[in-house]
Amino acid sequence: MTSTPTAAYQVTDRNLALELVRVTEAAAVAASHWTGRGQKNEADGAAVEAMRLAFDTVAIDGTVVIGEGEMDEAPMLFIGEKVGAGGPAMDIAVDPLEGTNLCAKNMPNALTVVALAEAGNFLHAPDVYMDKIVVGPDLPEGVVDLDASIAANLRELARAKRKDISELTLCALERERHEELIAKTREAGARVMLLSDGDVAAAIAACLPDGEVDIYAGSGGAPEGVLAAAAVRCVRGQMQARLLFEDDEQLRRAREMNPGKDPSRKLGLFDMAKGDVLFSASGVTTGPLLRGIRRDGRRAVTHSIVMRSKSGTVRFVEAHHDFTTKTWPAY
Ligand code: VTB
Repeated sequence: MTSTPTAAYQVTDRNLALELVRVTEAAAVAASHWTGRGQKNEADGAAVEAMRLAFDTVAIDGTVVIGEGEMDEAPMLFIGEKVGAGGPAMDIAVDPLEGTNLCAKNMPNALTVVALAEAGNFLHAPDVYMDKIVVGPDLPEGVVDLDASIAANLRELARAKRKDISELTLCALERERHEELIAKTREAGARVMLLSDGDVAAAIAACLPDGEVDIYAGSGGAPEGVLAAAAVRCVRGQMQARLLFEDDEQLRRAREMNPGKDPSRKLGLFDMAKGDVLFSASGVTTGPLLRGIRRDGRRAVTHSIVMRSKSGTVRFVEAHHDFTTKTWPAY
């Protein structure tokens, strides 16, 4: 008996993690050209194009399952698009610029985000809202529940963390639809941290040791939910979610994408991202998770987080890029 095949497999895996970070770095540098310029579509377009090109060098046979939209509405990185230079069949989830407004307004926490899993392992989520709840690692399984009241969830979380409810912080997007969630959280005695955008970063923040956020809750994009699930798997947090439908067409699309499944079922972490997943995000603007891009005419410095669920390794990668020797088309 030899152990050679296992060794070969691990080498391939490691290379993919590093290849993936190059994809989010390229998108972040491209988007950063538009930081603070008030043009979110241009910023998003630059990130999409750079990310799409960067995928050409990644040794996978990739299919976009979470992307920029349906084939007829997105020119690149649309759902079903094939990307990669050839290799193992992988599912790809992307948000080339998570927080286009944050980038356009030069506000904290704009990120470029990619997750990768073996084919068939990501939920095929249509672009609808998703109700989400996230807490960090080292807590009893099921300590919070999407279907429980927020008061009950905060009570259980406080007990598990050996804290008083007044010491807990719940993070949510600042939206009218969250008025009740916010009011009930404050009524229960906890603090609320409100975000204008960017709930992938918020979900990760809820999982960071000694972070300012104890729980992320509320509804945001379903595609962002799948990306968050990939990240939460890597950092050993807990997450539950449910797709929310505004009309029959959204429901029909969700059924078509996931035949035989109840589209309104409560989703656990493994319903959204199962198997061995890789996650990479690079900062465009500085936030609690990552520093944003620093650049001048010749150079850019990127900060990224790259994680893998199988090993639980979390890497923070600082990279110094020299534009004069890069093959990137545009920065
Ligand atoms: C959500 C959230 C994202 O945009 O999709 C939000 O998941 C849009 O929500 O992280 P609204 O329709 O309520 O504005 C982000 O905040 C950024 O893309």
